[in-house]
Amino acid sequence: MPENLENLLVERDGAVAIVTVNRPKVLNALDSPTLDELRRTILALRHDAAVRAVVITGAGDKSFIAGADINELAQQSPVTGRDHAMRGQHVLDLIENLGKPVIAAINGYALGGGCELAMACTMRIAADTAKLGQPEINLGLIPGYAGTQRLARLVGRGRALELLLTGDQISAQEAHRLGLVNRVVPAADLRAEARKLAVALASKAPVAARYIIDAVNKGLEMPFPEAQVFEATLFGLVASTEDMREGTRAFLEKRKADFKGT
Ligand code: CO8
Repeated sequence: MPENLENLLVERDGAVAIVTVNRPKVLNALDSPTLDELRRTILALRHDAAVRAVVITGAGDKSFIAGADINELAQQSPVTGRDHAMRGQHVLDLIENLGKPVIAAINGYALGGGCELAMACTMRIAADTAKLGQPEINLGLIPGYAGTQRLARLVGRGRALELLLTGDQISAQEAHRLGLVNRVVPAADLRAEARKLAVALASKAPVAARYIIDAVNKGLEMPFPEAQVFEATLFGLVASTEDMREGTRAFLEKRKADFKGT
């Protein structure tokens, strides 16, 4: 794991890594150093084959991530604002395409850049006390970590425009109804539920998981016929893995498969 992390906690629990954004005094707002720590951590997790699933959460019980740090935004110029947005987009792209499942455990406010980060994760589990939204418009801003794009893709254009233009915070239950989060659980159970899901996902065939994430993420940005060819090519590629042999053999031998990621 990267050294000298000041604003992130990174724990290992078997094949699961748990990354906690740890700036509770500012509700875990993302400033530039924190964003850079996330970048370094995600890259390290990508290259660590022993890590098969990741959970991202926020410190404390009040907030997941309350957005980009507004102290920095208040100072930005056109040039630094553009650079900042592109750096954030890059980090979220790394999360989205980590090649292993990343679960956002949304333990409170997921606003602005926090909601954008959650949307870049593979799945989202929210505490029943969580609040989500894109309040940038209330600051005279717009999302800059690709929130306009991911939100519209996740919940549809009309609902995305409503959330973006009102800047309203919505409840976890409403976010679930819209398809913005996958599951809502009692706040006290969030950590355990996120871990349980991460452990379950970590037991699956790693190469197949990577290709599924790739097929969905990249395929959605391609014309349908090309996306089908892409899927078929990945389907052919998994045939070369030891895990495919193990998975099919285990089924026929009526036992649980033991996937190695090869
Ligand atoms: N940035 C910096 N500080 C913050 C942030 C933030 N995003 N959110 C909260 N804080 C600080 C508060 O200033 C306060 O500090 P202090 O104790 O020194 O006064 C502390 O955290 C606690 O917050 P509150 O007292 O406000 O707590 P409340 O319970 O009263 O309210 C809220 C909680 C509703 C979450 C409220 O804090 C809030 O509205 N926060 C701002 C939410 C927001 O607007 N987020 C979007 C930011 S913009 C963004 O994310 C754009 C992303 C893309 C950028 C692209 C690059 C340019």
